[in-house]
Amino acid sequence: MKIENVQIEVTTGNIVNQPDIAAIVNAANAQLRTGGGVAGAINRAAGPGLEKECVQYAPVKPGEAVITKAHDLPNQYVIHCLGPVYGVDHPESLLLANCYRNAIRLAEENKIDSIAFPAISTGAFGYPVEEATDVVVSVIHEVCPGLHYLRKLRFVLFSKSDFAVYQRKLTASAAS
Ligand code: AR6
Repeated sequence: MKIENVQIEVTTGNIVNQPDIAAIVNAANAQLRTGGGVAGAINRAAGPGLEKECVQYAPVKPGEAVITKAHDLPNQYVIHCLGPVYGVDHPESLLLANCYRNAIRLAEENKIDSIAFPAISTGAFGYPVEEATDVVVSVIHEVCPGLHYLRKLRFVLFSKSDFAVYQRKLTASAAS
């Protein structure tokens, strides 16, 4: 779908396998170290240089984002977001929205034309995917009209069921 001039894509797959995208987003931990899930996959694919570059920016707080080079990944940048831990970091929806807002702000500041997001906080951090998707849909409707450089936002979901949630909620938001 399109919001203003911005293409919104939803796909199933692996965030480290998006070679046509300039910046991929990491669902990071506060120390910006390798971990499980998205962070583990990104650090393995990027090589040890990524964790070394991240040291200067850690620790980060929930909702914050930092940008680094992509090292051995096929992209130009990695934008690292620390999502809220569901039930622990409050208010969750604001902190999760800030992840997406801050990642998009960094992309714009760096004149990036395409970005791919995983479903931040919905894995180890326990955010229910339905609720998290409502936040994502709301933020993209809020920010897309003001974008100057970003022309493509891609949401990369690991599971078919998460993909179906995104598809349903995005379609509903386009109709309303
Ligand atoms: N590509 C796309 N999506 C993925 C991938 C992948 N390679 N791997 C997992 N997912 P998570 P969080 C999905 O746990 O909840 C880490 O250990 C996954 O199924 O990566 O923000 C960090 O070090 C889920 O739907 O991120 C932090 O400590 C979503 O991506 C902590 O987990 C997010 O899962 C961050 O937790």
